[in-house]
Formats: sequence, C-alpha cells, structure tokens
Amino acid sequence: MAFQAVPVGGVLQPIPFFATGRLSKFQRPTFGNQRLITSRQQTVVALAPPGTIAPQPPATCSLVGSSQPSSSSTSTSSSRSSSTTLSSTASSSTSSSSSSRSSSSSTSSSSSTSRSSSSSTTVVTTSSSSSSTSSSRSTSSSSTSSAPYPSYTNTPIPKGKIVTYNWNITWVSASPDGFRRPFVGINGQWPCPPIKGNVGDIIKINLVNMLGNQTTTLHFHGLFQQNTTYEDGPAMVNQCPIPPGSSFVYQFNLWQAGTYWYHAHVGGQYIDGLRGPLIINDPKAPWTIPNTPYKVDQEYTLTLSDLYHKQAPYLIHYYLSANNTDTTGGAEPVPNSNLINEAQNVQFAMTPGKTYLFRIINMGALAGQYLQFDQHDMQIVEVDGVYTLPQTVSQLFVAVAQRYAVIVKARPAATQNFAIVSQFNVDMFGSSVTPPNMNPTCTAYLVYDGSKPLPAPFTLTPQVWDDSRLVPWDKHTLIDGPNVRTIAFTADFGVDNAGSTRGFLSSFTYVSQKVPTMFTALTAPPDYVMNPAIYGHVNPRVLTFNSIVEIDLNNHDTRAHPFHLHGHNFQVINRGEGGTLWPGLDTTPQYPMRRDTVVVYGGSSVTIRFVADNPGINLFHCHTEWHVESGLTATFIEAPDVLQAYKPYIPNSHKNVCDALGISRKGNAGGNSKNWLDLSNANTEPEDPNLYYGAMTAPPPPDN
Ligand SMILES: [Cu+2]
Repeated sequence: MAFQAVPVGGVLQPIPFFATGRLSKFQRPTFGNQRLITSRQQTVVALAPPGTIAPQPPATCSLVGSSQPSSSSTSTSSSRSSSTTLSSTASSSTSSSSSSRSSSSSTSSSSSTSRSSSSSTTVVTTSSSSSSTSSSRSTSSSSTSSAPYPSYTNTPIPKGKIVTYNWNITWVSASPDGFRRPFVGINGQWPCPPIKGNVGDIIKINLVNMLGNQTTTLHFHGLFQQNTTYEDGPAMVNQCPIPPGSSFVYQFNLWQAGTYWYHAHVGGQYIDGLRGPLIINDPKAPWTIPNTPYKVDQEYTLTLSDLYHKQAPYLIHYYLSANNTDTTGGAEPVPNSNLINEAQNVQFAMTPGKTYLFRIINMGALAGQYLQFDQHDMQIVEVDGVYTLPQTVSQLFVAVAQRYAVIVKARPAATQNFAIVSQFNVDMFGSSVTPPNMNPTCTAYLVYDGSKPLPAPFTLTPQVWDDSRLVPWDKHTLIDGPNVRTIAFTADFGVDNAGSTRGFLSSFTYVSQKVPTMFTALTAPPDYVMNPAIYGHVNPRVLTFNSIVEIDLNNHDTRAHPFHLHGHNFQVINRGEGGTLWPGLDTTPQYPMRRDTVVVYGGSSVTIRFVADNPGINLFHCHTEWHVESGLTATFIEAPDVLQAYKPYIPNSHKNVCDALGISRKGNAGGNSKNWLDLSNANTEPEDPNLYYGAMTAPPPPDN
C-alpha cells in the first residue's frame, strides 16, 4: 500500500498500486511542488540533539560482520539496537538518536548507520563494526593499484562475501536547510544510506519501488560493471525503468576500490534525493601502509550537493519546455541551497595528531563546488577511484559526480575549531532563474573541542585548479597503439522542432528508444549487431573489442560541463584552456591522470583515451543532470559481438519490469526484429516537452 501524495484534511490518503501492470493502469498521480509527500505518515525524519560525527576506522570492513552478511529478515528493532551497540566504536560524542526512527523496514547490512537531520544543525552518526575485518577475503585482492584494467576474459573470481541491502524506495519528508519538502529516500530515511563493501565483495540490492507515482533505477557511478552491464542502471539503456509497485534485484561484484556513489538514473530523479555514497574498502590502499606519512587513522565521507526546493519533475518540465525562452543556454534551474552530507553545519570530530581520510563526493545536479578546510591542507590520494601520488592542495574544485579522497592531518592541539566551506561555482546560474536568497555556500566544522565555540564561516576565493596534473599511483603510461580510433564530439545547445531546450553532441540530441539499447545489442543477428543504425537516435558509437578509443570533445558552449563515461575510467591526455581558472594541458603527461568524470571548460576541449575492454552498453554524457534530460548524451555500444558470445544471464527481475511496462526486450530501436534495418517505428524526436515530467508515470493535472 502506498500513500497518496496529497493530504486531505491534513491526512495523507492511501492509494493502491499494482504489483504488475502497465503504467496506464496506475492511478494518475497528483503533482505539486509545495505538497508534503511521504510514503508513510510516521516517516518524518526526527530532530536530533547536537553533536559531532564520529569517524570510521579505515581499512576494515566497515559494513557488516561476516556473521550476518545477508540477514534479510533483520527487524527494525534489532537493527536499531545493533546500531546503538556499534556506536560504541565511535567517539563518545555520538549520542545521536537511534531511537527516533520510525521506518518500517530495515536495511539489513547498513544497520549500523543512523542519521538524523534538523533544519539548522545536523548530526550524522556513522558507526561501524571494526571487528569484522577482511578475514573472509584474504586472497581476493583485485586492488586497482596493481591491476587498474582487469581483463574482461580473465576477471578473478571474487572471494568476498555477499552484502545484501533490502531497500524500499520511498518518499520521505525532510528539511535539510529549514525548508521542508519531499525527497526520494530509502526505507523511510533521507539522506540515503551508504553502500559499503570490501574489494571482492558482492553487492546485492533487493529493491522495491514504493514511490507510487514515479519509476526508478539505480546506477553505481564509477563501477565498470564488468560482465554485468545489465546492472549499470540507466533506464532504456541497460534496463527498463522499475515501475511503482515492482521489485528489482541489482547484484554485482566490487572489483574496484575507492570512492564512488550511487544515484537514480531515470528522469532526473536523483535531483530529488535518491543518491548516496558507495565506498569500497581496500585493505591494500596506499594509506594503509604502515610507517608512511600518509598512514590514515580514521576516515569520513563528505558529500556535496545542491538542494532545490521544488521537485525535479516540475523543474525538468519547465527547463525543457518552450516556455523556457532563454535561448542563450537554456536557463538551467538554479538550486536554493548548498549542502554538506545532505545537511548544513555538520560537525566532524577531530582528535589532535591523528590523520584522517576524507572521501569527498559531489552528488549534486548542477553546481560544481569549491571546497576548503580552514588552515588544513588536503593531500589528494585518490581521484574517482584511482589512487594518485599524494598531492597537497589548499582548495579543491569538485565538479558534479567527481570524487576525491584526501588526507587531512589534524592539528597538534585542540586549541580551537575550524570551518569547512563549500561554495557553488555559479557560472551556470542564470540570474533570471536564480531563487531569491539563494545561498551559494555551505559551512561545516572540524571540531577539536566541543566546548569551544564554532568559528564564523570564512570567505573562499576560487583558485586555479588543474586535475590533469595528478599522477596515478600505478604510473600507467599513455594508452597507445597503431590503431587509435578517434571519435570527435562537439557539444552545443539549442532548441528542437518542438521548441524544447536540447543539448546536442555532434549535432545529435539523445532520444530514448522503444527497446533498451542493451536488449537490441543482445538480440541482434550477427550481420547487424555492429551496425550503429539498428540502435536508433541514441547517438550510437559501436566499438570493437579491445580497441583504443580517443574522444576529442570540443565544447562550443560557454559553460563548463562534467562529462562522465560509464564502464571505464579514462586517461586525460589533453585539455584546452578555458578561462583564467582553468589552465590548459600543453603536452600529454608521462603518466596521464585517469578518472571517470572530467570537466570540459567553456569554449574549450578535452581529449581522453580508454580501452574498449568492457563489452556492454556504456553511456557518455554530461553529468549536469539537466543536460542529461536535454539529451547531451552519446551511447557506446562496446563490443556487442563479444557481449553476445559471452551470453550474460539476464536476471528475471529485468524481464519482469520490462513486461510490466510492455517494453519489448528484442529487436532494433523500434522493436522490429524481422527487418533490422527498418527503423520506421523507432523514436526520432524527444518526448513531447508539454507532457514530459521526468520519472513521473503520468503528467500532473493541468492546473499545476
Ligand atoms: Cu552539461
């Protein structure tokens, strides 16, 4: 039973939804930005007393004990009590309210995390079982420091445990900046819990979409999904959307290590909150080496995000509609507030003399962020899951979807506390759509002594930032060979035939098809599988197995765009200059930086290389979520012939959600499996911008 979004007489109304069935059968959802939407009346996030975050010990399994790897039947009460117990491993200041919860279902393997938020000061208590270490996985090491490119055909068998999450995707009411609004949360909680595991573990997520009025999917950003391209998440690319009332299972291996995140990958839904950290612990990480200057004592996760007071479907509709007449660039919706750990005024407990690893993730929709710790330098040791030689900086620029792990050394004495400031890059914030009172900064604190006052926020001055100077720990040289396939992309914005704001990669705007691209690739006859035409208007590029691919991306837009490649990290081997804050890269570095999300600056260019060693469907797109919605996306159909030969087992839940929505799992982009070159039934135009509301299953009534 789900609950109707609109209160009647102040009481939320239950509505039935169907376990299966086509979207047209669903009750037409109501829609409105200012309305309280929650899956249950009781799931309003409770206020918590002030306090500080307790750090986690590094280099241990920070998730579940091997004694209970997949206890799917863990009850709420038991998980809460275990949370309380496990908190004892954290610092004494973490007296946060584990009893203030009222969610009805638990997340079995993340039960050691409890979060609470209030409008002003937010306390996140993250504790972990440090006793459950890597005993079960002593030989499973597929550390990225030694094997950055695990072979497709020679992937090691994981030795780790299965880490199971039971997640109901639900509406949750919260007010991270004082403004209460609905968020897409998990098990009645928002912020969403982290996914955590060790290298070699298997993550299994039993998901139920209980939103009632939106589809959903999950993408695990930065994971290559080697051999499991069907678990990558983008709707109508690697899977069908998961309709309300349906269940779904994601299961994949953790081959990589480091700092990642997960987020919804349908209809801009993660803007509304379905996003969280994904941390893969590596017992062999560089910062675990004893007697080195960067040996870490404890670690934190620090997320950056931009908060909108209005819900994404409404904003997407406006952004794409002909009513949005800002033709200079589209007037992307501008956030209201800046958040750290989905909150404001978060406190991180610091102990003098200790060394901390901060895993920094920008989970936002639009805003790149400058981040600075007052009087504490940051030593970068990982970028997008790739270990780097340590590089010390006083400020970071973190674009949407990028991650950094940095080492921060605590000061020798607890004489005072210090501010952390994150600040939006406002270059893309159109003045005509910037909300009044938009606050571009968020403050958090390094707290050495809770009895001492918190400092005033400081003003941050953006500095030149050049991530392409980072050197990977493994010193992988330039990917090169006799036959480099060069793919040139240009990025532009414009208006399509319907008057809709669209992004164009090499003059093509991405148009979702009638058959998910992966199913087209899996069912195409050998004569056609390598033919881009059968995939329709998804901006397809078919890659041959193990080919070296170079992308030359020229940005004709005046703004910066963070481009993300699914299924790989790539070397950044060239970068044009783009304004005073963005130095160019004149010569290819000896050991090019690798990452999975790179900024191409306004009026500038970037050149990247990777090896097409991961058969599957891998999107390449701007990660500004508004631009995903506007079609600034290309599709790499990577070695589909090898993919077919491999015969991946497509789990039943994939088939079920497609069937529930009446989406075909075979044929070309238009669903034709008899004449593969007949694309007459394929989609050639974006969805009608007058009817499109992102992940919503039906448009709202016209009065909205
Ligand atoms: Cu963009």
